[in-house]
Amino acid sequence: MAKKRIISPTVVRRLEEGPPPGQKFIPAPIVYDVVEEVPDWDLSAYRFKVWGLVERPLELTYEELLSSFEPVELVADFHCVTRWSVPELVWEGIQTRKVMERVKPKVKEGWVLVHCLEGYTTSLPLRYLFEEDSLLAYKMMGRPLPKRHGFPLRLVVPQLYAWKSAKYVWGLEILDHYEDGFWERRGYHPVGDPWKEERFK
Ligand SMILES: Nc1nc2c(c(=O)[nH]1)N[C@H]1C(S)=C(S)[C@@H](COP(=O)(O)O)O[C@H]1N2
Ligand SMILES: [Mo]
Repeated sequence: MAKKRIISPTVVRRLEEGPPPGQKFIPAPIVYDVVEEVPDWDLSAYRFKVWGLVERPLELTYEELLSSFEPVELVADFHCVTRWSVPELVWEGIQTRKVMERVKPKVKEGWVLVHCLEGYTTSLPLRYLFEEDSLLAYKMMGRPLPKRHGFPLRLVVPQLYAWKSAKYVWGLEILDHYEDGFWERRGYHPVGDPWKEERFK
């Protein structure tokens, strides 16, 4: 059966209104990492976890995660807070809303703190994990996710600035309150909606 294909609201909105304010399109995403050297990750040791305020915490190997959820394809724009955007990136992965249906958060208006293998973190309102275009991606442009773009797994949240699209992700911690992640601690916005230019606190 053909994979379900999702066109992100970021694409539709841009066709109707143009890009978010203060953004310029470039052809490919610029790689940003908060560490100098990203190690090679050992997939046999990898575990994907969801915990915190959920009815059913989740812990899966990489293979278990990929085989437990239906794969979808996503076409989405990508907006970095440093004012570059990339149109129509193609991702393949699992919809975070399906993962949320499985773990059943005990809070509606909560927050998620995203944990990455190299220590990066970011925070976002839980409601964004219920958006149809929020994915846990393992492919980009039809190919395995390149290491520099987040292999083995990347959270893709097109409706927020790209620092929320965490690379090398292993954990989603569901909270009833807001906590700073790496960039939020340095002054970046708790939510980060590009159309509202929520760049800084
Ligand atoms: N784990 C992790 N994810 C991250 C970052 C990071 O430093 N570490 N940088 C963020 C920022 S600021 C941007 S703009 C995008 C850049 O994506 P790219 O490196 O795939 O181009 O990744 C985001 N996700
Ligand atoms: Mo960024």
